[in-house]
Amino acid sequence: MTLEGGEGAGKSTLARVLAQRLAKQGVKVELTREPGGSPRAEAIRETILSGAVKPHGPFVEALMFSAARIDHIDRLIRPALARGDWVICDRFIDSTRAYQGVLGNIDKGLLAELERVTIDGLVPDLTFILDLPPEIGLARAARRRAPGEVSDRFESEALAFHRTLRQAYLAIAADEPGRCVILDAAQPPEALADDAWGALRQRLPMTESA
Ligand code: Z5A
Repeated sequence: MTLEGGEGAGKSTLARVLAQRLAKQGVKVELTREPGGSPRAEAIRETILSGAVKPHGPFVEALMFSAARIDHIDRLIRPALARGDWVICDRFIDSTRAYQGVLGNIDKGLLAELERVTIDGLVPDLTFILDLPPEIGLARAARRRAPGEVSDRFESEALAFHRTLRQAYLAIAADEPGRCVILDAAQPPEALADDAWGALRQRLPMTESA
């Protein structure tokens, strides 16, 4: 299962709550994130979010995110799934499609090929798209920053960028309704978690005891 959306949408908060609720049902959960999730992928994360890759352009950024994803899948995601655990990943393929694909204007076919070799069939069973006006998400992200802390490579993009990002995610959800569920992320955390939990229970079967 993956969680997607713009900055400050509440993905990490929701991921934690869903992991707790699943654990209460006796489901073993691996909670992880991208970029990152494995030591090598976390090292790549640091490089990307520092802004050092930006001058090379969106395609090289897509390659870097994909390199991190390959290691994350090999080291953490596939082993967890092989054990029968559930995996909740904060951002995954749709972030590359939206940020590098749509906003970076990378050819759709080229990006699809890169995705194909990167994930090798590992498409999420369920993806929550946390939708909210970018003004709200950016305000949340800004409130969270410590005084004097600078915004990261993506947070510092202009508002128009974040509006296009929102539309990119809505288009992904419209293209793949079987996988994607749009959630109203402007509502309070508890209400958002209840909506997500309802959709999760409906779409992903658990055992009778769960
Ligand atoms: N990126 C990419 O370009 N290509 C890729 O392939 C991948 C990623 C995988 C990773 O940043 C960046 O990499 C990301 C896309 C790009 N761009 N940016 N920035 P990151 O991991 O550092 O940041 P993020 O993924 O955007 O997460 P975030 O900013 O931490 O937001 P969040 O996880 O969605 O939100 P949160 O941490 O749960 O909540 C943010 C604040 O709002 C916090 O103070 C909460 O207490 C509060 N909050 C949470 N939920 C609510 C609700 N429902 N109401 C009110 N307040 C709330």
